[in-house]
Amino acid sequence: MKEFSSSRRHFLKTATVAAGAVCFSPRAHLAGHSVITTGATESLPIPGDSPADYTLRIKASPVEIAPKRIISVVTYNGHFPGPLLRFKEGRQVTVDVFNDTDTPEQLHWHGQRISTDVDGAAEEGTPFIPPHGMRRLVFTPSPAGLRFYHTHNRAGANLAAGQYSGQVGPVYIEPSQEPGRYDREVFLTLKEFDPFFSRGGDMPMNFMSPAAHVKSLEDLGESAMKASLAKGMPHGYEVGYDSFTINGRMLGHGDPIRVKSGQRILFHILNGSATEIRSLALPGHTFQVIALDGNPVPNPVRVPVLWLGTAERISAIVEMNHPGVWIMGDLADDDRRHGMGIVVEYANQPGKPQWIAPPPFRWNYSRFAKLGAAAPSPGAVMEMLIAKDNAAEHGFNRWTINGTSYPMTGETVPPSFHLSLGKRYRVRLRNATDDIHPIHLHRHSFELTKLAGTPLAGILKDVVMVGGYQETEVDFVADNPGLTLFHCHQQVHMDFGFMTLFDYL
Ligand SMILES: [Cu+2]
Repeated sequence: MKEFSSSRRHFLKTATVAAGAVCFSPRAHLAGHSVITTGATESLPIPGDSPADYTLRIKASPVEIAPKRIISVVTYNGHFPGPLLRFKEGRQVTVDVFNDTDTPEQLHWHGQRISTDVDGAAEEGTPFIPPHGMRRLVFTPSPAGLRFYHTHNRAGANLAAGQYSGQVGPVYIEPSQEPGRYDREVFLTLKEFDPFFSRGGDMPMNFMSPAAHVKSLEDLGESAMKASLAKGMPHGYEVGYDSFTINGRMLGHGDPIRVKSGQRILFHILNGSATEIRSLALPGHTFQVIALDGNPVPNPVRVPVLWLGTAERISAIVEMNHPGVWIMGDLADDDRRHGMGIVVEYANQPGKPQWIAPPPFRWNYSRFAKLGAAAPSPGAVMEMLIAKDNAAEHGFNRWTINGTSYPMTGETVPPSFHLSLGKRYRVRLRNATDDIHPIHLHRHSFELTKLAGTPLAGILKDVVMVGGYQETEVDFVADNPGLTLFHCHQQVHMDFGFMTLFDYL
């Protein structure tokens, strides 16, 4: 079992030297990408047609993540993150997407209940945005809350492609009523850059509760791994990073979040990582979690630390009641020192930004669940056993669901699960690997109904972290006909087989 202490730096190269120059001057670069919401829209009219509500342009751009630290990545509109798109629930929008690259692209509207024509997944049949071409997307946004958009291209062994690039941006779908009173919204997109392959894991593993393993899953996973290592196989490739950013700036090099005592700030936080699980704490403050993956939670309790799997979102209110200049950052010292943080600065407070590690805390989705409630019984149960073939695919781990890998060649495959319209399905995820998998369902939301043996109800999400050697159950109602992709959101897992397709009968 991999432990929280990071082994990433064993694999680090000379770039560490440059990263060591991180300083904590909050005023160093005020011109960084703003963390504050703007209502700005960009649009380009198409001759003979009505102008789009938004225009996105996919193109390679330099992004300055710290002074003189410039990366070249594919972005939306030349910035990282892509522009915040604000939609209104149920009001149709038009988005023009231009592709200025040589690669066919897919733009996925993560967390939205929309059709396969615009969802942005080749496996579902969404047309590609052709190289040096464009697509006009028309759809009706829903449900309300924090969503996002990102490329759905597979990257395989190419660390410049897929979500390793800068193709991530937040979406906020305004509900008719905001859940909770606040003074200001702040959007934060967490994302690493400068990826590299390593042969050992550094994923935090021991932060979730309940922590109990299922013995049969553990036996299965451990014996498979032992057999592979005994044959002389090395551990399969994993991905590490040299640079860490919030809103595209390394800690100390972006605009601080300037606050006043007594304010209530609503943070909309997006883990835009291709592969990583992130944590976030703000010394002396607590987060009142009001929504997970954009969906209001039944029990909006306060917690000292947030954890977000790849593609997860959290909306949380922080009451500014502890004046000072603070680092809001990742609990992993190494990642924070390499940029994963942002300064929160109270008015008229002098001094350098301070980091204080929070007390030990375990993340458990059921804190936010409906107390004493039970989810309705499903009409059918879908069993999924998740397994790993260590280093079996040119040194990459090959991932299987019920023994089958989704092909890596781009060919279309027949759907593995068939849905009846209107039926409630329970997906029983049994993870026979020691990795945490952020599992994502397209075009539908699911309800968490069991976590490591403990039933729960009332939490609607579109990504769930399934712990190593654990079982998790999620229910969804088949209410949006069409091909539907179900996959691990960890790029190096989905690209190497961890995907399956549903269709409607
Ligand atoms: Cu995974």
